[in-house]
Amino acid sequence: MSAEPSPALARLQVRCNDALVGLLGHGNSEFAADAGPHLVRLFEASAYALTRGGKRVRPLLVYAAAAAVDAAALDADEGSVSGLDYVACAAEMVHAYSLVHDDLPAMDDDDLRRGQPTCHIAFDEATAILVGDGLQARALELLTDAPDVPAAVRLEMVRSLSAAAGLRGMVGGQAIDIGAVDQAITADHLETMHALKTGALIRASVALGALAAGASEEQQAALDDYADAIGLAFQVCDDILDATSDSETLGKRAGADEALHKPTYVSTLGLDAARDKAEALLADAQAALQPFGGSAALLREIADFIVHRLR
Ligand code: GRG
Repeated sequence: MSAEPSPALARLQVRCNDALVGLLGHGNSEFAADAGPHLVRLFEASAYALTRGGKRVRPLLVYAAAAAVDAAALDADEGSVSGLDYVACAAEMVHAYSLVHDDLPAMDDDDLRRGQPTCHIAFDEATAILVGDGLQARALELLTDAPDVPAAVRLEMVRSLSAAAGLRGMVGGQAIDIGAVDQAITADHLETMHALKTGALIRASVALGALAAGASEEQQAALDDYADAIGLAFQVCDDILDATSDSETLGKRAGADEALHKPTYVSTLGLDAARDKAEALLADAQAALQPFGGSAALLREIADFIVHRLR
């Protein structure tokens, strides 16, 4: 049981962080400089939202799913950015966009994220909206450009990520979430909402890694089962942390769900039953990995980290 990422996961977090800086392109953007201070500021705000803090759970899932399918998938030339890095960064960019928009006054109206002022506080609302829009578009661009990935696989990855992000995925789940404020909600309805809002992108991250590594249909099906279990476990644990931790530890406003009258696993099931549910989902996730043997070690570590993390 681990509250911190293992050394192998920590190395992948660093690898992703390095790739994000390069692939956002803000560091050496002659284009932005030529276009004047407003575009420079938009790049700065995008880098602010993307690179400061965050656990990088979704990119870790991309890397780990690829490694489960192909042991050589994580090999990369020193200092170079691989196709898998492009894919991992695409998943993080969609996630970062969702956080920036979720924090806006029209949504959850939060002023703290990843231990820093939210993007619309550090910059302004219009900039935060544009940052989200730009990150989502850049994510899809990265998938189409991923080096050394066959064109048919890149197309399938674009379909997978855009479906997960869109109306039948994360955005749809967010709409249900907004509508659920102050409403009594059944456990089934809660599960549907989270399967879309949080689960779809987690599931897509696993699928992207598997696709990039050339997974068979059987492998993809087993990885889907794993992703379903950890996606839900992630949300159950997020609800537990929101109810039991403090803002400094979380780097975001603790107790926000209760303050916003949002239904959660803690309010619906109670704290003990929510904890039991997280452990049961962890067991389901580990069971789904059985066909992969030792090659799924990273995926096992991520599942353990998701359920036992402290933030
Ligand atoms: C605005 C289109 C749109 C969607 C927003 C994902 C989402 C939908 C909102 C985020 C709000 C939230 C707190 C959801 C609970 C689960 C979640 C995604 C938590 C944040 O993810 P972490 O813990 O964050 O992976 P870090 O900062 O570590 O990357």
